Amino acid sequence: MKRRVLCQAAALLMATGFAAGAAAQETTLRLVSAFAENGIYVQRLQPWIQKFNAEGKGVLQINFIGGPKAIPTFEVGNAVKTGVVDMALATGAFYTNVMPEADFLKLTQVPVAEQRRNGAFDAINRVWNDKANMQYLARMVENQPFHIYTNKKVDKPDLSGQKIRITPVYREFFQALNANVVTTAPGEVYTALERGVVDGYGWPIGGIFDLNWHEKTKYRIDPGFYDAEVSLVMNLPAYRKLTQAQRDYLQKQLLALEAQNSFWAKYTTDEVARQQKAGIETIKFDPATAKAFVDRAYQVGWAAAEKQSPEIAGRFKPLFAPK
Ligand code: 173
Repeated sequence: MKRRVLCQAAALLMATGFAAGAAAQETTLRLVSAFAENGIYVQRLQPWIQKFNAEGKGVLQINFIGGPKAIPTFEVGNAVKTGVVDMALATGAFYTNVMPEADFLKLTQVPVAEQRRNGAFDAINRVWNDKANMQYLARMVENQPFHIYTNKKVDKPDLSGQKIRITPVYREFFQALNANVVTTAPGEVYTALERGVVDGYGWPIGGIFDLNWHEKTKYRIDPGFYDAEVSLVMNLPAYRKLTQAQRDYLQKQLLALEAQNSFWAKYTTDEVARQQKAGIETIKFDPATAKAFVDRAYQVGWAAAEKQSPEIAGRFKPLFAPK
């Protein structure tokens, strides 16, 4: 009897000793980007990773593996889901193959800071945990509306006879505008334009210079619609394996990343000027048509979400709506 108690005590000591050892150990998370390595999103992420690693010595480190050459854009979601990588910079439209609801985040009309306050962020995480085996960590891009870029002039919101490159972000809206659509990863847009496979493409207001698309772009249609969602996501088991200290450290850095999101408004101003300088003409609608255009985008976007997943769309909609 005595012997057994001693054995149990020894086992317990070993177990706690082991846990303490593990707690003291540094963990390195493998991160990939679904966006190009030379693009603005990764440019913004790199200094953050550097600071993360400098301040996280002995606690938590991030190893940036690379962009779409490491893991193709539309495979990144599954890589996070299955734990092939620990973390990714991605957008929901790139992992609708994991869960169609991923693309719903383009419909948020409140800042991410407010999403954290009003319960949207938790609601998102319940879905991301359950359906994608992911933790939704932080949204690092805000105030980047999507636009239609095209080489065929229009004088009203009608894309009849145009073939437009899309991702799931734009599908229902562009189809409602009578476009023919073709889905490609960002990495294929330049070639598609060059070969005349597409007349235009959807993309946010910023970033078209990163892959030289300005060379093949004549017009931008205003206004923009939705808000580009570019976020860090993490494999859920990897997230749950972190110690409390590691999780606290991660959270501190994620909030610091989001705190830099005021960058995007200024970036928009710069990119608009740069596009104009590059000779890209703006197609503008009269105010009533412009308003109807944006309203239609949200109406079509939510209708698709509600059709896809009524219960989840119903939960998200009031939390994503502007006050
Ligand atoms: O590839 C895309 O057009 C797309 O879906 C997207 C989403 C967020 C940011 C940039 C592009």
